[in-house]
Amino acid sequence: MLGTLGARVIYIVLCAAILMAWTVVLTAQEASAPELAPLPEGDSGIAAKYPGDAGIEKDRAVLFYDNFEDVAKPDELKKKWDFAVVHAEAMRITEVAANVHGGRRALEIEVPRQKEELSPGVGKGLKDEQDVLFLRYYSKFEKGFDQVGSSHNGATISAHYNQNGRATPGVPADGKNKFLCCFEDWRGEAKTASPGDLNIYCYHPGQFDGYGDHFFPDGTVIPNSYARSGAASFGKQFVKRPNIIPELDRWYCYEFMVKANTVGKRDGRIACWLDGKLIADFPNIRFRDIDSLKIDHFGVSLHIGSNTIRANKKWYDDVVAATAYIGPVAKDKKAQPKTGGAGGGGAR
Ligand SMILES: [Ca+2]
Repeated sequence: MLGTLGARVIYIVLCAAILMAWTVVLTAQEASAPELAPLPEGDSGIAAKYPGDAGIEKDRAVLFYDNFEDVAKPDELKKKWDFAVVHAEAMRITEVAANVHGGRRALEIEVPRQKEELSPGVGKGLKDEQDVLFLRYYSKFEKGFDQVGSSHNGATISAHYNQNGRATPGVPADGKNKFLCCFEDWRGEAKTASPGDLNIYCYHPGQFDGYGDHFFPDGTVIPNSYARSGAASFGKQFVKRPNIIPELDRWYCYEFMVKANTVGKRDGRIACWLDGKLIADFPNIRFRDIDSLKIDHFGVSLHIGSNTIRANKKWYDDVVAATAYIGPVAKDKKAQPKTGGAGGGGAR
């Protein structure tokens, strides 16, 4: 009897010891998970120091600035957008006040009603390649904008995605060749309100197939959502946020950050802001396995795979690229603001 009881006591003590050891191991793992650095929001960025963006291009962290005030026609865009001005015939420099965010001019892109794919846009090459880039721009979709399916209708930050002057769609990222992030809207079905849900289209070594993944603020990853959404792709620290469809015929301040990972670590990160409000944060990303793969390009565009419903327009203004958070244009006390600005509306 005593022998059996003794064995049982030893067994219980052993189980408790194993449980305690596991608790210690798990706690140590929790403790070793790196804290996510907090992200700035609102008017705490570079733009706050330069009301109306006046002089922002002189800031040490600013790599590029274009308010489209010193161009009269699309050919002249090449002065600043030195990588490429693609399909200039689909672009205009507009002076229609409602379609200009700041100053007197803005970039207008129009894809005609047509079945064939069209990719008008402007691109800037970075000779001084970067590990982290913030890109802020104002943009507005035309009232009635109506398009379903393949489209890249926002902005792009990429590393060696363009090779020998050409984009490389359909070639997967492998950690050494390239990565790409586009901040855009996805409307896969006509029943989704136009222009569709904001998301990041991404080429990275963990992508599911030959084309990029879509990352949505609520953690949904397309394709193969069931196995890849939320923590499965973005780790335990991922914070789910509501998906957002922006309103048509309304200017918004868009900004996104792409931070390449340290080689050997999953500390790459993408963050998105709308009118200065953080709306998406995708940590735990592996973009590269070699240090030399760095950001060398950014741009804005309106690519549509097949635009059969109607001609569709979009406008861009007040573009800034920098190595730190930029934020919305700060109020210039001398000028009247043209839009409601902050507020981050359009959430659903
Ligand atoms: Ca302007």
